[in-house]
Parts: sequence; C-alpha cells; structure tokens
Amino acid sequence: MIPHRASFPEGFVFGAATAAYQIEGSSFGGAGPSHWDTFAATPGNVKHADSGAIACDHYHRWAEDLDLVKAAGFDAYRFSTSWSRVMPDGVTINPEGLDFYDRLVDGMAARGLRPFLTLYHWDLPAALSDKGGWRNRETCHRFGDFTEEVIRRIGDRVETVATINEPWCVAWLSHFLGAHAPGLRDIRAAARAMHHILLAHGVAIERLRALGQKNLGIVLNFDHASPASDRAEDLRAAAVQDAIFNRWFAQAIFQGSYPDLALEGLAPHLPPRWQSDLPLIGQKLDWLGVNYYTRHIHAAAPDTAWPATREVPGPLPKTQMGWEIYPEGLQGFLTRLERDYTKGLPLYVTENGMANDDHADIPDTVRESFIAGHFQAAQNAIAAGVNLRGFFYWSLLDNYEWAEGYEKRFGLVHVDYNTQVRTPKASWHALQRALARN
Ligand code: IFM
Repeated sequence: MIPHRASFPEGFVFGAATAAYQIEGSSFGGAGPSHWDTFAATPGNVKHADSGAIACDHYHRWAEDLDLVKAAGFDAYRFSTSWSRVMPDGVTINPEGLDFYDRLVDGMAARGLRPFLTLYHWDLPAALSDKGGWRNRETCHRFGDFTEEVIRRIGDRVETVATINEPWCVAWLSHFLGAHAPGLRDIRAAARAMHHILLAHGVAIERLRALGQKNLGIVLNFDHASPASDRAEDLRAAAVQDAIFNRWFAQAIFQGSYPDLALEGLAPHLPPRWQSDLPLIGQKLDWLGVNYYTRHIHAAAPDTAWPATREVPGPLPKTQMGWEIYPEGLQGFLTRLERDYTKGLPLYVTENGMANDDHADIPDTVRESFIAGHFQAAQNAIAAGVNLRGFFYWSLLDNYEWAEGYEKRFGLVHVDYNTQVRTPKASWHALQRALARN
C-alpha cells in the first residue's frame, strides 16, 4: 500500500511530472523543429519512427490534464518549456509559444497547483543544432537568452525553476552512447557537451538571479552503479561509471571540480580553459532535483576503449524498460547527496516512476507497489536526516518515451493515442487515496 501523505512531514509536496516534447505536440502553435524532430525522422533512431509531432496533444488538452493532476490530490505540477516552441529558430520569439505557457501557469493557479518549471527538457531548436548544438559554447549564451524570455513572462507565477533536466542524458546518452538526439558517438563531442551543459546552467543561474528570480535549481539524474563482482577491475568499472553518471555534475556544481576518474578519459577533449568556467557552474543553488529510476551493474571490458566497462544483466524484477526495480538506490543517493554535496539544501525527488505494459483495463498493481517502495525509501532518507521536501511521480500521462517511442507507458493516466482519450489507471486511484487530506 502507498504510504499516506500524513506519514510524511507537514508541508511535504506531492506532484506529477511531464515534459514539453513528450506531451505537447511539436507540430502545434508555431513551434520550430527541434533536434528531436530531425532525430526521429532518421530511420532506426526511434521505435516505429514515432515523433513528438502530436504526442498527447497537451497543447490543446492542457486544461483536462491539469484537472487530472488536481483530482488525483497532487499539490504541484512539474512541467517544462520547449525552447523550439518559444524560439522556433533558437533566437526569435514566437508569441504563441509564450502565450501557451502563460495560459498553462494561470491554469495551475486557478486549480491551486504549484508550478515547478524546468526550462530545458531536451528540445533544442534544430537551427542551433545546425551550429553544433551542445558542442558549441555559443549555445550556452543562447540558452541564457531563452531562459530570460521565459522567466520575464511567467517567472512571477512559478514556485521553483530548474535550468536543465538530466544533463547526463543531454551530454553522455546523446553524444557518447548515441541513443538520444543528436545521436552522436564521439568522445570529443561528449566531453564538450558534458561541460557546456553545465556552463549553460551557470549562465542561466547568473542571468535569472540578476532578474530577481527566486528558488533556482537544477535536476540531475542518478543511477546506482553496482560492481559485477568484488574483483578490483569490476570495482573500478563501477567507480568510473559512478564518476561519469553520478559525480560529474554534482561535484562540479557543489564542489567546483570534476572527478579524476572521469577526467582520465575526458580531459583531453574538454574545451580550452574549461577550469575558468567552474566558478560560474558552481554558483549557489536554492534546491536540487533528484531523478532516480534504477541501478546498473558494471564489469570491466579490458579490450575496449575508455571507459572500458560493460553492463551486466541484473537479477531483480524489471520494468517494461528492462530496468531493475531497486528502491534502495533512491535512499542511497538521497543520503549520499546530503552527506557529500548538498548538506542541508532542500532536495526534491523530481522524477521517479516505471513503465509498464498496461492498458486502460489492466490494473497496474505493479506500479502501485513500485510507488510504495520508493515512497518508503524517501521516508527512510528523511528519517536519516535528509532535507527532502517533495516527491514527483513520472509521469502524469503515458507519453513519448524518446527513442522508445510510444510503446513504453510511464503514466498514471492511460492515453489512447488514436482518440487521445485519457483514462486514470489503478495507480492514479491508489495515489488519490494516499494523498487525500482527511
Ligand atoms: O521519460 C524520461 C524523462 O524525459 C526524463 N527522465 C527519465 C524518463 C523515463 O525514461
């Protein structure tokens, strides 16, 4: 059973999360092409060649979707602004785009929902991708321009602002592993993106503070790195992956440096004078968002190039994504972040959830017990002294799961993509019971 809100500290925030490209429909409202549109249009990149052109048609159905957030009993809604909707060519404003987000935050206020804004959740305008995207330092400054425009328009009505969602995905998954747009597999591109995405964060924080915006943070994702065995090579493989995935971003932001184990491979490819950007990257934040889904098991792969590791399948029950269900990892990251990095700074679990092959008529009891396990892990972390202030389920709706297309269903609400009919799943009802104020 999902722990009731009364078993969390007074004022703990419960929310549901989504992201622009995954639900809005990028073909509506004068949005320009993003690198996800072009990535999806390239054979073999996305299952069934699905794109976000229509997605959940949230651009037109946002009021119904906010009603679903409210009716479930959530306090807050985490959403993102699409850069290519606000600036179709990456620089010129599309008034319709800003009008849309204006309506959306007003819609949240009308329902008593607290808006948690993420400025960038991956929809880079294709015109900026043409100029090198996150490999190009200039993109960081164009990002600063974009964030200022959004905040000037809706900053007065949002509770928190995150600059970037999951820089590891923006940089490593997309430029080293090639699984997300722009689909590169190149260590130099990856190193530059790993640095520039953090620089973009720093540029935005500096500019938004100058505008007087409060409650600024970033959302990082964490993936527990387990060694495949106790052999020194496997311990090192897990430590290297931990450095790339979990420590690179947190260490830069909270300690002003990059981990040596990651620099071993990346330093030769970083942009010149990268060290001089670290103070901007490490500006003080007001909160940190933690996205957590799973763990991976790593073994040494001695015959391959750096980082010379490979993943080994794990024994735990898996979600539709093939990800092991491992709530202990969430507790571990929350306590580790508090101890080593954030030291009392407010933390939010900004994403946690699972994909399941569910349809409107199948009770998603697996998701209910997934949520229960992760709520329990959050409570254990709070009991251990972590300053955790809220928990957002990913995701409100079934939606566009990037390279997996529409096949993987993360939603509390089922979406029929032929009719766009929304049907709350059993887990939505279970959360509604857990969040009810008696
Ligand atoms: O759907 C994604 C989301 O866009 C970012 N975090 C992980 C989710 C599940 O893969």
